[in-house]
Amino acid sequence: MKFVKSGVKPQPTKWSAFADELHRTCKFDERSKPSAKADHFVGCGFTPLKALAVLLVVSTPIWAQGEPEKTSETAPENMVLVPAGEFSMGTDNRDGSDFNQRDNVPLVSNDARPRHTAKTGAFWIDKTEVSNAQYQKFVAATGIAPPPHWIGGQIPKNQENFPVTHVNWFEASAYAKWAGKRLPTEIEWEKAARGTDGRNFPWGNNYEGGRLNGNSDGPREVGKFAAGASPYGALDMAGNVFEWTASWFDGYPGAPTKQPDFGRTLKVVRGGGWMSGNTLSQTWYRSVNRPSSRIMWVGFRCVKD
Ligand SMILES: [Ca+2]
Repeated sequence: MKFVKSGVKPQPTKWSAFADELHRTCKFDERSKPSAKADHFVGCGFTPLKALAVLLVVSTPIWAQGEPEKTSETAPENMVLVPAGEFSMGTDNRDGSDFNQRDNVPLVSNDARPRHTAKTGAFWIDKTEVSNAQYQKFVAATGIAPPPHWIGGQIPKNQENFPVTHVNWFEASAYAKWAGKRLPTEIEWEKAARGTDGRNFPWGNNYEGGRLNGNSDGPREVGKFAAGASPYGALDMAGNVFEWTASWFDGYPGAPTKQPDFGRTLKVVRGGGWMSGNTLSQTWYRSVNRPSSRIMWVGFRCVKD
């Protein structure tokens, strides 16, 4: 493992331990009942006390190295503000949405129903997906394993600004924590993508192929499609790569269907990927993957309170 900061002894095992602890304490029991908590999509058994205990162990050496930079309370770099308030979440439209993904296996259901009112506080969200170059800093600073497709631990040639992929939910969560951020809940992600008027795409109600990287042969540089910006200025909320959220896959309030995988089994990924077309790229569309999966079209972005 190569460390870029001279004179600083790396602490490779401690952030790896963080990711391992997160994995170990995250009970994704397929037989467990869906949570009845108000925040019905979040939680992994990683209680605040456990998180604090692990952070106390792992944080000091990293912070002592001066990484990551502390973001200010206003306008963190490369983040956009999503104001507090209600918005229209989900859909009542079944057209084109009669399948979903369960680890890429089609399901017969529309799990984004019904349209309902949801609410968030104010938060910052990354303007773009996390890039390979950004993730490389995390790898270099912590010693966590690089994505498996980085041959020799190096970013593929000329893909520094491509979205990082092949990182599982635990690694994405660890990156977010290291960066002083967190993964967005599904509710936050959808609001950041569609604003308050219930639109189907970040830019409006109709699919426009020139506004996103979809139906293509691979990822593109993050933030390349400025015309695809969401109402708050977030880019690539449709297309390029799907994005991990903090949320478990569960039914919305009043959901007309009940999936066997509802509960603490699968994490929701959002936004469609470079291979996706109209349907999966919609702001309300829910796809899912097992949290341990590393997938070539799944990346992530972070939020900050
Ligand atoms: Ca995306």
